[in-house]
Amino acid sequence: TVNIKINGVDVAAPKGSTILAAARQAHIEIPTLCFLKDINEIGACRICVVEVKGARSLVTSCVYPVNEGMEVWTNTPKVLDSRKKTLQLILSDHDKKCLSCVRSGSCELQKLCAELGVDDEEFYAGEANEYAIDYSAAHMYRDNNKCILCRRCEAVCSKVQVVGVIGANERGFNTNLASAFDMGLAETSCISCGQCIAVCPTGALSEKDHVNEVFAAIADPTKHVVVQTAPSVRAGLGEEFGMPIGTDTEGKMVSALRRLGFDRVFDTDLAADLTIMEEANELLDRVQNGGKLPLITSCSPGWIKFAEFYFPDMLDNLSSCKSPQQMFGATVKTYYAEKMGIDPKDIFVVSCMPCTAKKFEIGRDDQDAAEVPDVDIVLTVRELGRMIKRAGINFSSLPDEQFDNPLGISTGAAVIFGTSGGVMEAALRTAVETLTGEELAKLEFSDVRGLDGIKEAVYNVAGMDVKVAVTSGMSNAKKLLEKVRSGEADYHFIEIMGCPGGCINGGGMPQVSADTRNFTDYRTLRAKVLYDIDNANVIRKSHENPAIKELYDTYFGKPGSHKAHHILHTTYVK
Ligand code: HC1
Repeated sequence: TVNIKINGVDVAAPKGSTILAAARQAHIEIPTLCFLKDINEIGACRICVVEVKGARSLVTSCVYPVNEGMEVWTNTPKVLDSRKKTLQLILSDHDKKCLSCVRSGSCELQKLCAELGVDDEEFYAGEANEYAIDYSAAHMYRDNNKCILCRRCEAVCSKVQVVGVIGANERGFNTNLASAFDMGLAETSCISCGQCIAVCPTGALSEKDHVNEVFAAIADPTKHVVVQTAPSVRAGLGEEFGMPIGTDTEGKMVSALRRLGFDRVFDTDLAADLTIMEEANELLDRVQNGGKLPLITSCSPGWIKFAEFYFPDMLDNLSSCKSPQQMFGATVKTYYAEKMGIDPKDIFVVSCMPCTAKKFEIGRDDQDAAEVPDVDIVLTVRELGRMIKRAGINFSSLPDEQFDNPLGISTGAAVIFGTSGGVMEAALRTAVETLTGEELAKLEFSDVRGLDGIKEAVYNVAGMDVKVAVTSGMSNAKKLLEKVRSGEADYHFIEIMGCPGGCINGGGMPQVSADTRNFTDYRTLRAKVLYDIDNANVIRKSHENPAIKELYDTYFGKPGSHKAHHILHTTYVK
């Protein structure tokens, strides 16, 4: 360790740590704006400046390492004045329409201005840039009038997702973050993952808001409006209402959706079980009949776009299964429509998703089993939060309610889809029991759990070694796929999710501000919600879901049937 003094207090900090991290250890929070641990450590915004004895000027604590005997002050008038000036300079080229901004209340810039006593936002008023808003993409928009050039979006896009479609254009006062040559985002190879939105401190990046369309559909008496909720939504929605990260809000979420006026409140988890039935069948078929291996999961539309753009030679490895979101919509507009005697054209399916790429996915080709779109509108968890607030529903005090039947019945296997490794574990529970004909003694496949970038395991099933791998986040996926492509690694089955950690860290989840994100393992807290729900569920294997059994008995026949193929499977484009 290294012994230093911060604000006169002795601190023993690990060698190599930054002043920012050491201060945190001494219960002192230094504000930051551009800093994102392991992703964007560039010391650019200068909000985190501190005084260091002997240094000629203020230093940026997020990148400045501690040295033996160092003396640091984090709250002198000089420091506080510098931070305030920095904020006022940012505001001099910022549109400041806080009242109507989507991030009002969760904006990191707004919070800092309040904390640091910015009492005159026009202090440096003068020339300002005016940017056109880029609305070209299906899932999001960029409003550079609110961008503060922190570069977090650029860093996450290029380093974590290895997509690199955002960067700085122009220089000096005209510097702006956008796609190359000012192309609309839709023209680039953006995969719609929304990780840029997740890390944006202000309202510069946001999902396209579809809340009004959903209110209108609910109010339309000719429409039967069905809502489905992805596994991860229940693990994040509470954060929109100030509840601690890691709060299970499944019951309150169902209550809120019912009070919003949806005709049926169903669960995407049912379709996750359905996916397992189809995908496990596809895996066994490929293994037994010499099909293309490894089989790779296809539920994450960000990953699918990544595969189409960057690994087109491996598209035959992808499962042909639609994602659970799409399987759900397709099942509602075929099976459920027939059962209820409703014309599929009069059914409106709304998805609540932790994902922005799902907004893109609903418009893909071959996602219209009943010749109308399988899903009509996707809301992110943030939009759902907004909708509940707008409707005046007091979320925190709601009673817990249950999903409607029959498409609200699901298993523990389904809910863990939302965390990296969950699809693999769910598939193994079903595939192993199908192959061996015996009941598993232990349902947990712990090797594929957790946040490691690449997880591998070999399971001996009915005398055969089944090799699996699980990855999430596109930089990890790229590494893994390059090994598969070169023959360095071989597997039977791979789970890939677009966002690092899986859907619980999706681009449509509540934004976690950097001061929390940098020091809290928020992904594990959210994942625990799903694992706890799985543990508590009496049915934990997809093939034991009674609603799934009924679906196959009365409608699809068996997994992989002609009808199942027509309704539940899809194709990809090179
Ligand atoms: Fe996901 Fe999925 S788990 S992709 O992460 O397979 O979005 O939560 O809904 O479709 O079920 C997302 C989550 C989600 C699908 C399922």
